[in-house]
Amino acid sequence: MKSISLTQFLIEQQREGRINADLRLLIEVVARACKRISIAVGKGALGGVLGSAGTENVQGETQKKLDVLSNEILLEANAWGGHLAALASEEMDDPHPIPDRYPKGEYLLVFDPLDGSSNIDVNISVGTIFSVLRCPEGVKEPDEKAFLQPGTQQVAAGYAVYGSSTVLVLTLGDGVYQFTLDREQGNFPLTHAKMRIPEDTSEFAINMSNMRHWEPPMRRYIDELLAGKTGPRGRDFNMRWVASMVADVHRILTRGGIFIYPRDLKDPGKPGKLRLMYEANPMAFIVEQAGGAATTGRERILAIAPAQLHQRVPVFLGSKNEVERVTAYHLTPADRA
Ligand code: P6P
Repeated sequence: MKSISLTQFLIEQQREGRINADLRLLIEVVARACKRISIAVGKGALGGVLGSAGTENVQGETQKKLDVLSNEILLEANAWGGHLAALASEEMDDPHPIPDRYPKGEYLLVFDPLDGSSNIDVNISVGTIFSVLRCPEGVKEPDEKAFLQPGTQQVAAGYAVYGSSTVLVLTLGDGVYQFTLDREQGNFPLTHAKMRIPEDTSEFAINMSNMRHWEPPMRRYIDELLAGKTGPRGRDFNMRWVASMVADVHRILTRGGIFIYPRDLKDPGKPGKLRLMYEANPMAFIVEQAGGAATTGRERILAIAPAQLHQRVPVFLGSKNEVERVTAYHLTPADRA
């Protein structure tokens, strides 16, 4: 059966009253920007855009040329449509206003333009993550404060994975849909509707090299998985770690699993590595919409009231029963663990 395109899907969502014309345009514009990023990423060494840009972002991380290019592609694509009030990005210290020569809209777009970019030079999948919020009523010049809304306020979220194929995964709050880039037609046919994450799994994703820095409940949970059928879980587990969140989360959305980037004690001032507004929140929205769960180990990610645009949080997300188990370990007083 011929599948519908992203454009037709969005028109149908608008016809059903789930989205308005501006949100439809926003998603279309972001999808086109992801297509351009996919082309740039796909050129690899032939595109002259590998390697470092020689600059640092607000995180203090060295920016890759493709980080900067991807950010610019998303800024240019979203400037003129009249659907946004402002944008914010991992690659920019402060929110980016819509140029005065264009009309402003009701939405805020916050994104990680190229997540996992340390993998670009070794040809491992990377991606774009985005989250859409409404601009607060009456705010004409949105500053950081306008973006500081809990993840439950998201009206849409999605990611693109630039891998063996380029897929766009999207939720508008009524299930999770996957579209695959048709490079010949240049469009995104729907390839998977109403995606569901199995509630149980035997596959976990974590960077084990940080084990010595973990909190005790984290050690307990992973030790039980490593004990396999000889331990309390009674079955063997497998491990995957791509070190590219979009790739790890897409695998989990497709076949189940639990993704963990915990708080660790090596830097007590840093509550984890991943950022709330443009990594944890959009992924948590998608995962919950697919029947999974997403916590910090102690609270639901989507319920967090953000304090800063670039704040970091611990992330546990994926198969519901595993996320609930490891969260229960963190909430159990040490003397009863
Ligand atoms: P580590 C990529 O830099 C990223 O932000 C996520 O995409 C990924 O899950 C994580 O960091 C990898 O972190 O410490 O294993 O390199």
